Amino acid sequence: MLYHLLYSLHSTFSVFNVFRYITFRTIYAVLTAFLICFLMGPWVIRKLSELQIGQHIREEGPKEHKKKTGTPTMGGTLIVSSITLTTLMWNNLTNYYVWILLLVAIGYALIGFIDDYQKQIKKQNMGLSPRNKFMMQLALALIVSTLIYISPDFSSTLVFPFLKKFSPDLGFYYIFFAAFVIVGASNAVNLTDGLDGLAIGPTTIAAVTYMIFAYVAGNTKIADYLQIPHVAGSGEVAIFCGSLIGAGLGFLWFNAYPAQIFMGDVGSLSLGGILGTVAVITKQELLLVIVGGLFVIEALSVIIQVGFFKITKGKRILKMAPLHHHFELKGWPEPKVIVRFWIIAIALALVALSTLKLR
Ligand code: 57M
Repeated sequence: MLYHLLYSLHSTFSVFNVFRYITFRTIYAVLTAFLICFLMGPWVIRKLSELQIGQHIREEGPKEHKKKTGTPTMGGTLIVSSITLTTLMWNNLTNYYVWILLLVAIGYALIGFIDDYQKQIKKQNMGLSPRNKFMMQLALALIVSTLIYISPDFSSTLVFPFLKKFSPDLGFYYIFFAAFVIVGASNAVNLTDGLDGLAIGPTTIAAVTYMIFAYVAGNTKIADYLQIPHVAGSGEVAIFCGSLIGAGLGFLWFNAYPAQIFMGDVGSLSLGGILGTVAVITKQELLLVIVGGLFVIEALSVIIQVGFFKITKGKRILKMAPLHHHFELKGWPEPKVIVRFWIIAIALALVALSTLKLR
């Protein structure tokens, strides 16, 4: 709204010309989203505590987690509200992708909300059944993928990191591929959200990486020069990533060890869904395996552990899955696991950025 209101005045007041620039609006989107989370955080934490929306800690987990009992959860409501408000303020609302991203952010937050609501407010132990949760995630992902697929000029070819000449066209099947990316990312971030700051840190790092890719893809000249697919309108996606970065940093302020708040599924499902969708829109879908490599490793650790557990009827490869619990049980203090996982996420982001030149 701010963009529409103030940019329209640029012919009278030339200073408002600055609203035309993606870079300017991205920087202010980061700051706005950060401030919303930072300023509203204490109030949200107080409200969630008053409503007794406190985390139940499972008995079978690492025993250090017992002290986290009662930590307010569902902080994702703050993250998603901050992203939504900031987007409405700084984005060009005539951009198609902006609305798709809002649909994903709010849609996945709602699925997470239903799950959290059943666990936290109705005090049911399990929340949504895994099957129902998955079906809802899949349905939303298929809608979103179809909306992206039918958008004018959108290409259904696949871009392979490091390979310039190999880009097969998936045609109609692109919809299913994109849905897989979105649902996979949503669940992988959810699985990673098991230590203070462990999900929001790497999510923010991935958002910085995709902000750069979205900016480059949206600029015809730079995209041509770097030989990456040009996606008209993806500059607005860079601004959306800015909102995600700001909200991520603002939430991390309170979620940093020892956490005063957890994001809940309302946050983790939404953040993962957003990352998956940004990857699809910017035509850097496969790159998400590198950018979000930490989430992939965490998800694989669960798949391998559960598979092995079932086949061997009770034997384990890791001390516990997801991987972060394995290191905790090996005796690493929680902050050490978190910071080391962040370091891995930063390194992977750098590898991903190097594909801009290495192809
Ligand atoms: C949710 N959520 C945390 C919080 C957060 C298939 C199976 C491996 C799935 C997996 C699972 O359910 N993962 C997804 C992970 C939970 O956090 C809440 O959930 C939200 C995210 N969805 O926002 O509201 C706990 O995580 C800790 N936490 C923090 N700081 C944070 O900032 O410390 C979260 C955020 C919180 C808190 O302790 O209570 C979770 O772990 O439940 N299941 C598991 O992760 C379980 N693993 C397991 O059972 N592994 C088995 C194999 C054979 C399946 C094994 O390896 O033996 C573990 N989860 C827990 N304890 N809590 C088991 C031990």
